[in-house]
Amino acid sequence: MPSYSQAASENSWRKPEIRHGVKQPRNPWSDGPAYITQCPIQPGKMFKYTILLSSEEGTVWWHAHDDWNRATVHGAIVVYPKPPNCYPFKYHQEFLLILGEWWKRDMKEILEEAIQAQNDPVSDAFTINGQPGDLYPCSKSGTFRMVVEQGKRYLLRVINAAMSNSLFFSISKHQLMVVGSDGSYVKPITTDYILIAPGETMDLLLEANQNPTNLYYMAARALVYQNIANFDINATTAILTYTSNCHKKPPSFPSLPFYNDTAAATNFTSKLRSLADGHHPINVPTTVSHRLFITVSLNSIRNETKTTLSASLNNISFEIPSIDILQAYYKRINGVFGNKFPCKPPLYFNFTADDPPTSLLAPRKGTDVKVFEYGACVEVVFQGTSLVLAEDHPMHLHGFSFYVVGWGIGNFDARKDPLTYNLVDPPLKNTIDVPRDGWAAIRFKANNPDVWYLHCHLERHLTWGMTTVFIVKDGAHPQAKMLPPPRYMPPC
Ligand SMILES: [Cu+2]
Repeated sequence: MPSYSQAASENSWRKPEIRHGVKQPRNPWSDGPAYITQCPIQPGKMFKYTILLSSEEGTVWWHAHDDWNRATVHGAIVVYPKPPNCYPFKYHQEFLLILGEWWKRDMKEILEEAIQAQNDPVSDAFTINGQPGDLYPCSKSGTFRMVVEQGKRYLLRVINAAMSNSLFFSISKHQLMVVGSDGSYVKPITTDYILIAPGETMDLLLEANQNPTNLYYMAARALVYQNIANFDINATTAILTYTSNCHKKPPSFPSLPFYNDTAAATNFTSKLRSLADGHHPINVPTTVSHRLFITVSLNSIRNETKTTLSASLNNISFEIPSIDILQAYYKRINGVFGNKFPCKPPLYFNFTADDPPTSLLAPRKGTDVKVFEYGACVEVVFQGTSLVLAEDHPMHLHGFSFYVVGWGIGNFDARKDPLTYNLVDPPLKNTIDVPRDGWAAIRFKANNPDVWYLHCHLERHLTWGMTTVFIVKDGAHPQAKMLPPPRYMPPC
């Protein structure tokens, strides 16, 4: 059953939007990323999106998808089980926790300055439900409070809407049980903390089983590999309080992993498994028809006067076209994009070496897409590199959920690593946080036509070109063809 959302742009900043994690079967027209599936909605104009839900169940979300305006334009989409389906767990009440960032100045100005100065825009605070919390100045009165009853169980729907940082999240003295991620259920994981990358969602169960007369902080802090002088490593906080009105002590603080604790990050991520039970079967492609090996890399381009930061997939730094790729594909307009995105990088080297040769730093610029036949079984191995700086990269694919069949630290070994793939209960995701100096392998069936964005969800990397587009051709059956365009699409 389609539902509708209207997007109106009232201020001076254009705003296309996407349903992050909503697969939009055959309907890229309402997917949203600027210059990929539509032109931006101009100030004062309106565009109606049609949201087609399919197999999503759990927490997904929506956000603007042009420049950095998703910093403030985002929200949750909660998909309940459709009867007769029901949850694989029980809970009393649910809470939404949106992790984000706060900027004291206009985001558009900050981005324009950052592009000029070639630096990273850094926010003034991280936030939980829009509030920085008690550890930042001037915000104590607004700190988000989550009120629970002793002995009850709660479902927390956590979304990382922050722009450029994966976040550790924890609640003092309470264990968390992860039961879902990216709109799919997972085998329950009991943990003291989670790691959540930008773009990801995590559904957590919380037992309200601690002393109800105390207060407890929940806190989120960035996973940071860079020079921390440039980064905000303060924790954003909210307060867990029981329905008891005799709190005397200040809230206790949870133990969060250290800000650069790679082992804690991968230790959590490696535990995710699909629920894969009788009511929630999985369907992992076991034979692969198309294999891609994609290096995910930061780059820099030097000329006589300055060095420009860049980023790439298979050494191609994506250039945004002047009209959207979907329109060019549908109307067969030549010269907008090339269809030769390569299945492997131009050069194999020690991708995760401590000191890779500087001669490899510069990427090629281009607007290259990868085209698949309808029904292709695709495997993509994302390989992180240590060029410029090794970081984690939350790679997000529009239009699909994919199975994360393997991951590891170091260089992917095409002979040995596939032998360790999990084809039994791999997690079904739409964003995979490729580990720092590591790799991750995903599989999906290309059964959703037509134009879908693939990008790193760290916004600075997206801006620098760490993106490409997958096009899935129409199939023969009428149900395997893209829907017709709506009567109105915003003009470029
Ligand atoms: Cu990235």
